[in-house]
Amino acid sequence: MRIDVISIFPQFFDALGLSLFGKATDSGLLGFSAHDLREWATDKHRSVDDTPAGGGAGMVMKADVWGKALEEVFAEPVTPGAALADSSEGVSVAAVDMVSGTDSLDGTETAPEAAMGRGGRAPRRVLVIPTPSGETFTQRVAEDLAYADHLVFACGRYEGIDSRVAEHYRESDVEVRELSIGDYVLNGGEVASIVMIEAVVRLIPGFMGNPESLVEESHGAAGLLEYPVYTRPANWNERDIPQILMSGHHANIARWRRERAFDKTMARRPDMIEALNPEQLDKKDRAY
Ligand code: 6GU
Repeated sequence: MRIDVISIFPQFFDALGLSLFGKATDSGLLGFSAHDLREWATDKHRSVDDTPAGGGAGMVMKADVWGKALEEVFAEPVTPGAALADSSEGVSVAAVDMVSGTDSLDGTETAPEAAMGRGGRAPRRVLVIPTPSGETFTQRVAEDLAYADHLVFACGRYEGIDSRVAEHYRESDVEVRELSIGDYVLNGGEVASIVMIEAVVRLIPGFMGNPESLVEESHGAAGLLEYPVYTRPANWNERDIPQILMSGHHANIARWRRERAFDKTMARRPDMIEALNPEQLDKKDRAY
């Protein structure tokens, strides 16, 4: 997978280099670059925004600047299926480049391969526009985006990006997802993009050391919040680790964890219990 972000504050994304990307980029599963939108501004003040048509408060980001930035970034070669661990070939993806505003692809792909790819299919390209007016970003959305070949995050500031940019790309072969990370307002799309990128990258097949933990974790396949966890010492501040976890009886431990996850979910997120499908419901789950 290749991920690009475009922002007037590309330094926000330096944070991703701290832990997340080490593993993904070293293993060749991910290429990442953060670009400064002002690189595509044309006037001497390098302006990226203007007053809203129809009047009103704030500023709107300019379609022409965004159009040029996105055209150039989507033209970057990507390798279809490079994210998939079952790829039959040793596919190389460019090493991470955390330097803002620079391109990191080393051009190992030739143009025809970039157009159709070795997998014989066109790359799946997605434009993500973070906005508080978007659809809610959930674990299901993260799972879907983990199968894209190229994700481009267009981070707006101010009152947002001229709506014609999303309209234009919706009519192209690029998927457009306007996404919100929750019902509150941030000053720009940067922090929301970091949240989404972190959620997506850990789902890239082959990235997680132990894929089983993806089932049991909160919002995983079980549809429940995670059970409580403990580690040594066995007694801390006069509190013991629940005896059953020290018993070595794996079936009883699994049952206990299921009950704790179910009860916790019922107490904190009854909406998630309502949404469980029959395959996720267990005969031994308590009546509710
Ligand atoms: Cl994606 N962007 C902004 N600016 N605010 C948000 C958001 C996104 N999601 C929730 N609040």
